[in-house]
Amino acid sequence: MSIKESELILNPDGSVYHLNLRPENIATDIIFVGDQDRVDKITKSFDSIEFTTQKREFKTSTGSYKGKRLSVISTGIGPDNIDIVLNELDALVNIDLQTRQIKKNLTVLNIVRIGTSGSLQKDIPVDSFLMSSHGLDLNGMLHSYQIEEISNTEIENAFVKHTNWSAKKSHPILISNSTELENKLKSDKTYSGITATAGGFYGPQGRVLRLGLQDKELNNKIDSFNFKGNRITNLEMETSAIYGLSKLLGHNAVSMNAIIANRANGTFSKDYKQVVVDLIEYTLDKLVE
Ligand code: R1P
Repeated sequence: MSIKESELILNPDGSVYHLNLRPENIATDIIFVGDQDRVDKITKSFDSIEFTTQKREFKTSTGSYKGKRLSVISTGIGPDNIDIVLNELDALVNIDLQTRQIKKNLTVLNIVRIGTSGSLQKDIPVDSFLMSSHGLDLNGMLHSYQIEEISNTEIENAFVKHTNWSAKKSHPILISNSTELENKLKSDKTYSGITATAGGFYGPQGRVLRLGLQDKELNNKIDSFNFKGNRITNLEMETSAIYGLSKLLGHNAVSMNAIIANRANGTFSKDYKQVVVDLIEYTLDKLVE
């Protein structure tokens, strides 16, 4: 059965609707960043760049780093954007865009997020690197899909109980990273832990400016959650969506976080741009080791 034009929208040049990409434009190893300006910060150390395009916040450059073909894509902020990016990237490799049929032989993408994040634990300081062992989805985007096979109900239910999670909010989902990519990218320089992914920056991450919170103790409860030695280490806005959709679609994913704030002791990095540069360098070199 072919996928209808309204469901998989293509531009007149045959590229996918939001990302503006055709199948030949992307590598199977892909780095996600949030900020479109960060794409050039990564590709400036490439040997060569073969392709660049941008539509809205989605900027892509494909090239070679120490002989390895890599694409770097900016996703913008939030899980809703990740829904667009993952589905369109998967369509580029696993749907024949001419016949609009799902291919018989599926391609696996390796996806590495290089992002910024706030630590929730006093002992994970600003300017450190943290690899997300899991994404804890607090935003609900993944509930549009059949998530039963990827969720971990025992720990999710323990989290709901520990935080007295409101039944009016979407049920949290815990999704693991790719062990293969974790082994490639971890070292004694990386902290590891569960990354909670919120669907907003202020209220959803417990920040108060003018609006009161549904649960003002939530960050403290997240902070003190411990399930068989697993704790929630940091908060950001994309990891669980990347882990969830990658798992459902059969891709590998890992999220690397530059810790620029520590919410537990209220500190912010003196030079957050430098830790991002350091994490880019670290990740690129690990990818080609
Ligand atoms: C919020 O300022 C943004 O920064 C973090 C959050 O996940 C959110 O996207 O990550 P990036 O620096 O990767 O965008």
